[in-house]
Amino acid sequence: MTDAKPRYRTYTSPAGGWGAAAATAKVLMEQSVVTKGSRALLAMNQPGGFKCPSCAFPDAACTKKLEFCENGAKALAHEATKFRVTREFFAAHSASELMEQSDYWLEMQGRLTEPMRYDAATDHYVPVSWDDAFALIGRHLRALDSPHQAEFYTSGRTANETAFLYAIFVREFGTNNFPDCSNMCHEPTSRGLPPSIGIGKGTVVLDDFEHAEAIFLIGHNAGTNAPRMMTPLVEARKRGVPIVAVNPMPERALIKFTEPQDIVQMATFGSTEVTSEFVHIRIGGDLALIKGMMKVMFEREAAGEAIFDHDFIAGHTDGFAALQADIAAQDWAAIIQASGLDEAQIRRCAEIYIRSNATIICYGMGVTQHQQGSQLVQQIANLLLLKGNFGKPGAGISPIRGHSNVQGDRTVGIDERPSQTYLDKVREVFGFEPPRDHGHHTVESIEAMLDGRAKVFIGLGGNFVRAVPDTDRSYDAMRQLDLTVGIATKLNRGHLVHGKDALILPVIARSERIVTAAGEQFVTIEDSMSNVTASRGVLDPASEHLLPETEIVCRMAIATLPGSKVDWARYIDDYSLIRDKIAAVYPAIYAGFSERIKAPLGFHLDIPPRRRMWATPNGKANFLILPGLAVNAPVADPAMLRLATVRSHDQFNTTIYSYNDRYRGVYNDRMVLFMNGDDMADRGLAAGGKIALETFSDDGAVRRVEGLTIIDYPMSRGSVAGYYPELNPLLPLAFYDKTSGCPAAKAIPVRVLAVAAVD
Ligand SMILES: Nc1nc2c(c(=O)[nH]1)N[C@H]1C(S)=C(S)[C@@H](COP(=O)(O)OP(=O)(O)OC[C@H]3O[C@@H](n4cnc5c(=O)[nH]c(N)nc54)[C@H](O)[C@@H]3O)O[C@H]1N2
Ligand SMILES: Nc1nc2c(c(=O)[nH]1)N[C@H]1C(S)=C(S)[C@@H](COP(=O)(O)OP(=O)(O)OC[C@H]3O[C@@H](n4cnc5c(=O)[nH]c(N)nc54)[C@H](O)[C@@H]3O)O[C@H]1N2
Ligand SMILES: [Mo]
Repeated sequence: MTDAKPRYRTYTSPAGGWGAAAATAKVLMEQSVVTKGSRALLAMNQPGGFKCPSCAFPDAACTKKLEFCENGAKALAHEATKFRVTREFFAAHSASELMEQSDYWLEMQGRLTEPMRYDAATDHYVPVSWDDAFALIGRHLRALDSPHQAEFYTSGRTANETAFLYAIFVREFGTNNFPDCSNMCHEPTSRGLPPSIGIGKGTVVLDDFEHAEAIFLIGHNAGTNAPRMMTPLVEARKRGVPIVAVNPMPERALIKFTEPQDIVQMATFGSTEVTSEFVHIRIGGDLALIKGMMKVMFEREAAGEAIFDHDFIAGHTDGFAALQADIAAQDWAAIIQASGLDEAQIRRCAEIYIRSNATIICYGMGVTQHQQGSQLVQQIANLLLLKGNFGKPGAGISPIRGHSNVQGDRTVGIDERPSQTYLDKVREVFGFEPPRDHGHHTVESIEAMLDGRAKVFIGLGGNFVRAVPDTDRSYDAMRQLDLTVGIATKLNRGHLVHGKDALILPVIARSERIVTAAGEQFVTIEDSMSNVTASRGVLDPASEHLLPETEIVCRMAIATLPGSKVDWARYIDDYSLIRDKIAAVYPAIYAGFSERIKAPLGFHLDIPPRRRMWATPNGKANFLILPGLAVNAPVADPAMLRLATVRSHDQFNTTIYSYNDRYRGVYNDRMVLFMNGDDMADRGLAAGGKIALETFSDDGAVRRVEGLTIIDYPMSRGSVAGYYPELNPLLPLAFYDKTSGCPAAKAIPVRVLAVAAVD
């Protein structure tokens, strides 16, 4: 690619500000939706409007402000785009030709407009009627020897009503095979926190940010991935609240940010220094940091100070003695080595934590996507428990979820390991016996495809093949299937790496109106802080041939389950009937759903730790121990670097909005490797040099990505970073957290291979 601008230049302005405003305008123009898009943005995250399809951060309760950010605007503009993928488009391009195109190119073609079926004879997708599409799905599913031969994926944009029915359909069909995007994301939260505090969700609400005395942000890039979060962070900072950011990359927005909605800051080119303490952690070093902070706390207690909340520990927790023994076993030299930090900084972090009477710890993929991601989340909970940071204003644990309804989907039944309580309720409410054995998570579903146990894949949203690890093997896995179904808004790689039969089923998007025989419908979503709100699209659907996702689920069920106990046809038209069933299956949290959702701001689902109630087997919050300081299998070779695969500022997961990553100073390129200058010097590498990366893996397979350009970047030592999904071929399928199934996408052990001359 040629370009007048240099490809890499340090971004020196604050994040946000005019850069964000300009980027918003640019994307609306690129998608040719300036008027339509601007109008829709006015309804985004407002009562009576629709929920932003981008991240899961909650909206500030009914401020008069616009509640969207630059990246929400990008998501909206790409959804509202004027470009269309039509039957003529598919006639002009074979599937193999489309496979040669980049993810960016596929995305830029626009919205899907009608159902398509793959025709193997011509290698083209051809139009198919909705009836024939559903009949084909029914035929394939009914022909299976066992329901466990089908995999039912969900991506977290799916609304509660759709996800709930999908879970019922699949269970009546007879399996718990629910690979979902959460399996690659915050599953360590969903699996790690229940034995610790009794619920796999965050305990913080937005108001808590106003009462916090310290905020830690571990392994999350808020300015890019949850930009609306910058508002409470900036406000807290202006109040003098210390903010500690722990990250191997000095993410721009965490350092300096201009609130695009703060008129004075915008006009004066002012900014806020968001982070008071930037902790330049080594990849996977968070465990050592947390244990180091606890070590300081135990030392101070031993010296006679009252550091811990002893009443809370005595009244509410179990396992304190074991934690004390574990922390005593760690020595400073090892802590410093594993974290890559100096002792003084760990002591400063401990001091900030000790002085604060109400601390929030937020975290993202930098914590969860490790081989012991679940246990790492538990160590964060341990740290909070020591000072009673649950059940009081301004305190708690705050996983920053990704997809806008990924948390909600799990709440309403997308779970390969469902609870017996839920299954009993499903039997009681719907009158069929659901399967009791565990199903497949994402990694297990690929293993099942690879060894021929799976035959059918249905993807309710998402872009499975690009999101999962081990790209080459995963492509092989998909291609062996008898049927793949992509229920989607946009053409993506998942439609081109397909089974023998394949369908693309286009849907009405979040920002668009759903009108059924019973009138206009709305759906609901649950954000990262457990608020359930209504979402009502305001735009006309991109094509008259689109169906709502809920109808697609119902009609797949009708076509597959002729003797069904569920009256699917009723749910196609009236979504309040679905909400009534959600209330019946989850009475403890969803009783009175249809009434409660009428409140303009929705309602909050009960989080027992907020009341210091612990739904664990012993009725206590538990200190859970992860011995040692390592969170990923060690590799002895000194050439090894840990690779984190991260998001750029211009992508939403596998959707690439542009090749730029403004805050990290990268333009027109995604095939880059961010590397510390000293690590480069050790290897005789220069900025701009072309390299290949190869994974250290022990299964004999070669995992290599070539053609990466080195960027001299202030990474922590031994840590490198590059972009997801381009680097997914390097991530072995077997490299995941065994508790949750979450791939360790932030800690791939790699070596630099071929070194070519600087271009
Ligand atoms: N615009 C936009 N918004 C999004 C998304 C998007 O792609 N684009 N994706 C959505 C989804 S599904 C999700 S899950 C979230 C993801 O949001 P984030 O959790 O922010 O995801 P990442 O960009 O993958 O990486 C997070 C950070 O972890 C750091 N990191 C890497 N390794 C380590 C480590 O070992 N320790 C620590 N402490 N930090 C580490 C990286 O440097 C990076 O800053 O965002 C959601 N929102
Ligand atoms: N190496 C590496 N791999 C990762 C990660 C990482 O950090 N590193 N992150 C992981 C994480 S956190 C996640 S959440 C997964 C994401 O995995 P997915 O959720 O599977 O991927 P997305 O890119 O969000 O899916 C994009 C597609 O969803 C479809 N879509 C968009 N809106 C809608 C809608 O309203 N309805 C329907 N039916 N379809 C829609 C569009 O066709 C679009 O192409 O990837 C994971 N993979
Ligand atoms: Mo995610």
